[in-house]
Amino acid sequence: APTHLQVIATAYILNMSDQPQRDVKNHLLFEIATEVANRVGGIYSVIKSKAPVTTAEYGSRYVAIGPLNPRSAEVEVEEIPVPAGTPLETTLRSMSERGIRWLYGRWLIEGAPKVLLFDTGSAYKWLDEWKGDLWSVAGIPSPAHDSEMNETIVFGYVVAWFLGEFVHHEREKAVIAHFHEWLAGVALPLCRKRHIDVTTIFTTHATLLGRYLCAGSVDFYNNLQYFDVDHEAGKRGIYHRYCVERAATHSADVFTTVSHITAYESEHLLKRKPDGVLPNGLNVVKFQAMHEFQNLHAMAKTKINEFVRGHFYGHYDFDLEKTLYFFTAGRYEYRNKGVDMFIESLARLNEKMKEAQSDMTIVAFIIMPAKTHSYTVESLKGQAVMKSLQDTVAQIQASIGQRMFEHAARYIGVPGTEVPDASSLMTPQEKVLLKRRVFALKRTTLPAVVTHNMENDQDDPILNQIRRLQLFNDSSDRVKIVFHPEFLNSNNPILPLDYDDFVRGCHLGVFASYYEPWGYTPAECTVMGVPSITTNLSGFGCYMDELLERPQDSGIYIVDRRMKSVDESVDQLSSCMFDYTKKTRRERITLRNRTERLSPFLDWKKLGIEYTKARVLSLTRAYPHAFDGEDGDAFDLVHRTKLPPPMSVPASPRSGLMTPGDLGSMQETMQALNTDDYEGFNMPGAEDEDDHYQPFVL
Ligand code: G6P
Ligand code: 1S3
Repeated sequence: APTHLQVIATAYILNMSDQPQRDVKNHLLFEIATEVANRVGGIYSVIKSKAPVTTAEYGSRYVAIGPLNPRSAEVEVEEIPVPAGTPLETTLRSMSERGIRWLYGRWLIEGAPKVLLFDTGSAYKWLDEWKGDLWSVAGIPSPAHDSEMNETIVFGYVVAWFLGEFVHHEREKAVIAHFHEWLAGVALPLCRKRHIDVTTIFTTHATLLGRYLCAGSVDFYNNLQYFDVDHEAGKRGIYHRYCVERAATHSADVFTTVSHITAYESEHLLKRKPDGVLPNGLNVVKFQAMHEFQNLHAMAKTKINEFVRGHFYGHYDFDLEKTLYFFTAGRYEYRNKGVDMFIESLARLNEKMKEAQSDMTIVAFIIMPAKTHSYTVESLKGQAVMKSLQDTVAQIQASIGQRMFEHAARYIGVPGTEVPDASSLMTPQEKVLLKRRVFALKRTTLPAVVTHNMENDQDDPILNQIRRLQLFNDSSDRVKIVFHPEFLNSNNPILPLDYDDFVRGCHLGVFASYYEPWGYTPAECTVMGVPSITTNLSGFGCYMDELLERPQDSGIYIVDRRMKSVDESVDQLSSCMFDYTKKTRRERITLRNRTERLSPFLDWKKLGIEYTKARVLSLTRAYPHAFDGEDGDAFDLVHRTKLPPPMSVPASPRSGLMTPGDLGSMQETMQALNTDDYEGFNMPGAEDEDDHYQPFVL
């Protein structure tokens, strides 16, 4: 019997001359990622938040493709019938006949894009055959026990199978396949080897080696151009994964990353200069009036106040009117996400505030999921004792009100009896009850720095650093720490807030990242009008620095982690936080307004155009003849997408209507297809280096 690959080969690997002339203007778009309708990390946020602008541009010509995760698809996707008599139906029917299971549906998010989710489990029977093929066509090895690699291979082969068969049935329209991250990348070399008549884009949101090297203790940015990439990947046991990433990078018609800093990194670690940069946007929801988001801040802060009263019970000796909430959040990558620098800076901030005899208090939250058993008894008890105190006070308050009312109602004209005697308002029983509640607040221990029982308390890097710096929430400490090792949601028993509401209630987000290709967390703060601190090693920080003359005036503080020593960066961060503690409420309100005014710069309505440019570039590379002549202006495709303008007047940008993709010169690339230039980053030593990498040749 023929193998699966032989079947595919005879039926669908087309002879180049057999390929039809395709309509590029009404092209179809498939976007392929493992996080389609499946939340894991940042790529989910990219595809989900971009969906409204993509569906506005493409309508039913857009389908997002991912692996099927039944648990998340169950809640995120509504199954719908595949449109009858279409190439999609023919393709999927044929795949079903050979045992591939899939789910076609509507992703229940804004924009309601169509999704096609393949059940990779139905294709594992071909895993060994595909592993052998991957080795022979692309030289990519695949060790036996890497289940993530196996999943990547199966998903990649199923997607390549789908695309090959689809363009065999769809003979009219051009097809763009846009892949995100190496986990979706195996199909890229396959598309190229099999001459599948699609044009491809590969966007990497980080590099494997970058992430691994930064998490260790190397001086990453100063040595980028010197790493022996194969050796480094081998040393870390990720050579096979690195091969997939590199093959995807080099097989795509257009290669992009999410920021210039990652473009620079990719050039060195993946050995291809990106064609452009596609910065991540957000689906910005604007309020009619400024005060609305300020009110939301006040409401969310009230909820955080409630948590703080409970958590610090028995030691609640600070004034909430003079308390500021700082936070950091994200996946638990201790060094890459800059938690190490944040905690170190908090210790210095504590000292600075003590020395200055500041009357302010900082509660610094660290929201990062780690392995835990449960909430600690103490953190649950804190909320419980505060709740029963509140209930008792409410009960006594109601009785006092009733007694006061009765007293006043019975007034019969005797002078001096108009108002009751204040000392008799509470009954002896009520006084006893209140005392009992107040005594319940006594405790001998300090408020814990962590809300959960950690699985690995002794080795946890965050806890160990807090211990080393002795940030133990003592009364004398002006900086208190709350490490919540779990993401937030509104059903949380101690801090019942969704993440967005929590962010709104805080005063300052601190993201001192060392490795951060983009960084959604500070961007999310910005659109919610919450000032944030980021670094010049994060894509977002660099974007804002390029865009704004004085980012700090708009609540975007950028710590220098590139040119300064670690000690200097820590100092800069702690000084920045210290300056913030000195602001008056009025200054904080004004700053929030300014921060919120930056949101149009982060809106997909503006940034989505960079995706459009990348797609045009891929079409011009795959179908250059379609752009010949007067009607064939590539920009026509860009201009046809009439996206609504940003809804509010932005703060003064550095360069007018510039978008970051312009910096990334996607337009230049289109105008002069033979240039491989993008505006690189001036990293240390970059200017001296030989530009010895070959540009990608069409
Ligand atoms: C918002 C509210 C104000 C409130 C203020 C508190 O602006 O609209 O009513 O006073 O927040 O600001 P703060 O920075 O002290 O939390
Ligand atoms: C990556 O996720 P991460 O947190 O591992 O992709 C995100 C989306 O592009 C990006 O914001 C982030 O910086 C990257 O690191």
